[in-house]
Amino acid sequence: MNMITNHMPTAALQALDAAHHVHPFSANTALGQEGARVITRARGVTLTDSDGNEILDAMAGLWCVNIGYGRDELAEVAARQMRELPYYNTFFKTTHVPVIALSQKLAELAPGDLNHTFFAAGGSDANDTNIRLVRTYWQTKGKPGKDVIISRKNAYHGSSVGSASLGGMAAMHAQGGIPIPNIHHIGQPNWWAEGGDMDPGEFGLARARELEEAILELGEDRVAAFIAEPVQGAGGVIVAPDTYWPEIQRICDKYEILLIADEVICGFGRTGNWFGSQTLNIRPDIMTVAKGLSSGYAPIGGSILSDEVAEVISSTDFNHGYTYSGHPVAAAVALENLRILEEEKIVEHVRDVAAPYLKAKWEALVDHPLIGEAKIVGMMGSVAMTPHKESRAAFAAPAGTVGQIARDRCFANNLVMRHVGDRMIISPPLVMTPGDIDTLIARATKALDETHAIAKDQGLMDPA
Ligand code: PXG
Repeated sequence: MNMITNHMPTAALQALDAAHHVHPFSANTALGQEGARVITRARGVTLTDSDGNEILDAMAGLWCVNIGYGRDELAEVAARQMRELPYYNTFFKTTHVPVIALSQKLAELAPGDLNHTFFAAGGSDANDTNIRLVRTYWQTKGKPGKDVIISRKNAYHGSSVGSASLGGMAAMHAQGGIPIPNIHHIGQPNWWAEGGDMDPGEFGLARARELEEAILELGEDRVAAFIAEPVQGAGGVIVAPDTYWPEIQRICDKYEILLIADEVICGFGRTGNWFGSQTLNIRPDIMTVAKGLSSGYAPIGGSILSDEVAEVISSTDFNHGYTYSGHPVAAAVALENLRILEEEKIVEHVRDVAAPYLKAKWEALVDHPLIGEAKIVGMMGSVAMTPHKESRAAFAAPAGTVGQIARDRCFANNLVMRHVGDRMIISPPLVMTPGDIDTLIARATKALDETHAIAKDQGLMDPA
C-alpha cells in the first residue's frame, strides 16, 4: 500500500518541499529558505508536527475543521463510498445517492426556502457559479442589463479569476488582470480601522447606505446582486456594527437585487447557528457554502438557491458545471459530517457552552496593553493590536510587521493563531471544550506579552 508517512527527517522533507511544491499565498523562495512547518497528524483540536510538537489549532485548519480532526466515521464513509461508486457525474441525465441525500439534507438545514443546491469543489468555484448564475437568472427574466455584482472592499470570496474579482483584496487585484468587468466594490463595515470620528452605529449605517448609493448611481436596472460574508473572515474577522445588516436587508428588499450570503466560513455552526445569516437575521436568495460542509475532510462546496432563483434557472439550459460537482465521495463525507454536527448537538454546544465561554475570555483581551479592540461572534474572533488604544492608531511600521511577530510568537507557543495585518484572528474547531479554550487564551496571552516586549525593544510602538 502506498502510504504517505513521515519517513524522513524534517530538514529533508523541507528541502523537497522547497524544491518541488509551490505554496499558495506565499513568497516561495523566502519560505523555502525558512523551511515550511511539516504537519504530520492531527486529533481533536491538536496538530502534531514532524518534530513531535503538539500545537493547538485555533484556526480549524483554514476555518474548516468544524468537528475537529480524527473522526474515523468520515474515513469509513469515504472508503465505503469509494468501493461502491468512487465517481460518477451528474451532467447527462444521471444522478447518484450521495448527491441526492446531501441536497435533501441541505434543504432541510438551510433557512427559509433555500432548498436547491448546485455543487462545486470549494468556495471559489461556488462563487464563480454565483456570478454566472445571477447573470443568467436576470437574462432569463428578460433583463440582461442587470449584470453588475456589488461586493465590498477587503471581502474574500475565493482565488479564481471570478471569485477574486468579487473579493475586495487589493493585493490580489494587483496581480493577474482582475477584477473582471462589472464588479463594483463598496466600503467595508470596519469601524476600528475606518470609522474616523463616527460612533459605530452611525458608521454601520453609513457603510450600509453605500450599497444604496451604488445602486442609485449604477441604476437599479444594471445591478444583479450584492454579495457579502455575514462576518468577514479572511479580511480580519470584521464584525459589522449592529446597525449594518438591518439596513443592508432593507436596501436589498427595496431594490430588485439578489442577496448572496457567502457562508463559506460562517456556515455549519461557526457563528452559533447553522448559518451566519440566521445569526445576523438576513434573508439571502443564495448562500455560498464550502469548508464546514465537510469539516474539510473532503473538498466540496456549493450554492444553495431559493425556490424562486432555482425555478428561474431551471427553466433554461444553464451551461455550467464542474467534473466534481456533487462528487459522490465528497458528498458522502459531507453527509456524515452533518450527521455528526446534528446528532452530537455541536451547534448547540457552540451556542450554549463554547461560544459564551470563549467570548468572556476573548473580550477580556482588550485589557492587554497591545490590544485596542476584541470582537467575536460564535467561534470566530479577532483582536486589533495598536500602539495607542484611545486614538485607534495603526503602527508607524508597515502593516503586518507586528502581526507577523505575534504570529511567530503564537507558533513558538504551540498555538495556531493567524494575523491579518496587525489583527490577530481565531476560528477554532467548534468542539473545543472550556479546557481547550483556557489553553488557547493562556497561549495567546503569552504570545501577546512576548510580542509587546519585542515591539517595545525594536521601537515599533510608535503610532502612524
Ligand atoms: N468565500 C469565503 C468567505 C472564504 O473564506 C472562499 C470563499 C473560497 O473558498 P475555497 O474553498 O475556494 O478556498 C473562502 C476561503 C485566509 C484564507 O487566509 C481564507 C480562505 C481561503 C484561503 C485562505 O484566511 N477562505
